[in-house]
Amino acid sequence: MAANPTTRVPGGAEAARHGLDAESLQRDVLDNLVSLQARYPAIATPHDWYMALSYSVRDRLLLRWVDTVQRYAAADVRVACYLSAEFLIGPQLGNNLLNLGIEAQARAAMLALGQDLDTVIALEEEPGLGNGGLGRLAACYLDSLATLQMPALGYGIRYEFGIFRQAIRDGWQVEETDKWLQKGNPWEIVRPDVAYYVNFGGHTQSATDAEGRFRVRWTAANQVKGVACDTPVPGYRVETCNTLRLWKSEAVESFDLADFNVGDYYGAVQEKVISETLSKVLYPNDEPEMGKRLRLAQQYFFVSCSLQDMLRLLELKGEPIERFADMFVAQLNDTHPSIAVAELMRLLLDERGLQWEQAWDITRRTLAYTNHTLLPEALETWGLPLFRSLLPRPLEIIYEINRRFLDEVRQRHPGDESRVARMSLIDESGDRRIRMAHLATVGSHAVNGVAALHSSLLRETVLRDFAELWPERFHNVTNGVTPRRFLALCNPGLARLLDETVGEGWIADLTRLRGLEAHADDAAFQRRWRAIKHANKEVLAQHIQSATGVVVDPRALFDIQVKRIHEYKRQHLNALYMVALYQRLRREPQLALAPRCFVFGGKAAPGYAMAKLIIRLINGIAEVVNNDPAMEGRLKVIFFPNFNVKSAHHIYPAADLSEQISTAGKEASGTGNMKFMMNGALTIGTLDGANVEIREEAGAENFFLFGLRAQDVERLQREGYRPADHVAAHDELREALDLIASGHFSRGESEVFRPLVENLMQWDHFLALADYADYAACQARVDAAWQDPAGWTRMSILNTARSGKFSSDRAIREYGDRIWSLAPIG
Ligand code: B1N
Repeated sequence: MAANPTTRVPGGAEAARHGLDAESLQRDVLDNLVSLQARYPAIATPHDWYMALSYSVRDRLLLRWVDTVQRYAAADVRVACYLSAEFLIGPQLGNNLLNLGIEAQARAAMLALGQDLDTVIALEEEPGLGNGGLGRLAACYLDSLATLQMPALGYGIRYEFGIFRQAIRDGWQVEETDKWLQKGNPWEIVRPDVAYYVNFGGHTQSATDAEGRFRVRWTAANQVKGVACDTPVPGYRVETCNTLRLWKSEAVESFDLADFNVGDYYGAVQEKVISETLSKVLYPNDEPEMGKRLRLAQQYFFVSCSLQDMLRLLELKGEPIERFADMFVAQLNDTHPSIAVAELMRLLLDERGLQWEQAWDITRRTLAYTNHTLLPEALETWGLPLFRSLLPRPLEIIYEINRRFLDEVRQRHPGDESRVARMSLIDESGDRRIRMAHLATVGSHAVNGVAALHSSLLRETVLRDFAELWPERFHNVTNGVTPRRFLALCNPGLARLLDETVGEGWIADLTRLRGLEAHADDAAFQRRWRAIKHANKEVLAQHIQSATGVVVDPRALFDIQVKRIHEYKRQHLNALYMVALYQRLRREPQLALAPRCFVFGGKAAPGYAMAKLIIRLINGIAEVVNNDPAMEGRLKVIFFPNFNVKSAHHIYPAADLSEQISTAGKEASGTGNMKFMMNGALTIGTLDGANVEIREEAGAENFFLFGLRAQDVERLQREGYRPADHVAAHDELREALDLIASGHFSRGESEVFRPLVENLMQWDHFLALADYADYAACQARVDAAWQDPAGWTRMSILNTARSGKFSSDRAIREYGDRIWSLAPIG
């Protein structure tokens, strides 16, 4: 990055060369087809056309990109660095066309070349570099940062294999490797010259340096090189194009060579294999953390590369180290990058020779931490032996941070040793473990939860002692999603109606959707609204048919639950209700129930047996229901395989009902709930995560609420919950469980679902049975509401109209104002 502001890239001539008109696009696509794909039109494959168009679009981003980098390098502004182990960015071509405002031109250009733009866009392999909500949130935030023209960088890992591909065989989930890079990635620029070394293993020695200062030397057993791979992140219709910088691991040549010289050729190759394994694969969440050495190595690897890069950028700006925190703020996306606390200290102490107090002041002012979960099993801890063997020097620094921190606690609360043990960075209760959430909290100037309820619970439970010590550091920033991808791009039919009704400004200011309220009861407007929803449902029906072979009727109520499969999200509560409906309809074929199509989608962690069994159950129910002639026109059940960003584009716009039914207090926020709302789905949900705020915004009368509240859940579990009581009290529930246990949905094999049924009857950790009766009653209200199309459509319109709060633009403004002290530079 050049720091000299006088050498800015010229606009005129370059811009003309890469014109945004259809003709120049067409010319470039043809050029690129030949020069980059080595093909001519007559023999070009659809994928060749995809590559040629994508390169042409990338060319049109480069000017803005280079210019943005130059602006940041020259300006005296703080840069927000978003550190995240996951960036689930989704397919790029359609989004980049939208943000550049050249979709129509690209369509015309491709048409002139005999190609259909939508077909070409559909060919893109999406980068699945995330598990779900957390990784997608990071991607939405990058979109908003660029759109709001805020100086920002995303830092993460360039996984060679993203989240596994889910196939369904005999009703079971089967995992396949995600080879997303196989055909090349036209969006990425690899920068071999932007590379850093990262140490692993070995030992430390302390000595006094020439100036008499105490210094520690870390002699590593192994070094890995991180190489920057950059992806452009253009804002919506603005000049700003930010950078997502992902690190790819490579072997360090000198290490190989040393071994080679002593004759250990195969040892050297082995070393290389290990270094190159670091950025190979994304870990699925909800897996036991035990012994995941490679996962800890990944975290340290990308954090160290990112912090070293920030230090280099500071130098390029010509700023002294003392100004680091004025020039950079680093947001830690959950605890996955929380080793940054120790690593920034190490870089400042060992590499830059700063004193502890000054290094600590810089570290704390630089870092901020977002918590995304309260589930005890999801809070990261690392066993000391593993940590010590991989990161001996960072561990010493953590000990010293802890010593100083606990002194402070003891001073504030003399004699309160149980508080000291609770707050310590090291959990000494069993085998000793480092508590990463405590490390992140102690090392940050701000800590936030991701929805109002979650932030309160965070202050009251997991981080209670810390909130008591430093109340001013705790914040809430309710999550948001980008209206570009999740409304404008994925729902073009609705987008056109919104443009016409409230003006195009809604895409960059979602609160303008309030202007729809005036039309909520207008019969003609309602007809158009329903026609758009119907067309979206036809599109999804087509995708369902080609993915599963099942034909669904777009006139049915599309009742959709898409998200990771987890017991706390309670897909099985939804499944129990489907079985009950099936029973009712079998008994009473004339029952006046609205035809429903239940759609599920989501992956289960490969090692999470119960989640995989829930998938098997849904597919078992689907098989029986969809093949029962008596259910024709009444009930359909679909498990949509391999739910990802791409299929999400078709799913959210087609939903009538959004299932947000987690046990209250367990879902930190949810973001799918917001995507459904924007696209005019009504929510059936508990008072959990951001559902609380969705209901507040939509109005209680436009939201189907059921279930225990967070405090009821807590009390019930404290006082002793007996699931069997609920089964005994509810005939329909008992019959549903019996039918599942009988083998009816597992081809007569009664053993298959036994673990699921027994788990529910004995433990039911997430209170599905306790909430069943209220859920079923609420579903009856949904049914009644659906029978009144005008009433339903009014609620649908009002949900979209009032979804403005859930734009990621609002969320990013809040981070900018409250946590980063960072403003847009136009
Ligand atoms: O983060 C989302 C929230 O909307 C969801 O409620 C929350 O469940 C999700 C370990 C996670 N929390 N924790 C994770 C992801 C990957 C991993 O390896 C944990 N994901 C969430 C955005 O705030």
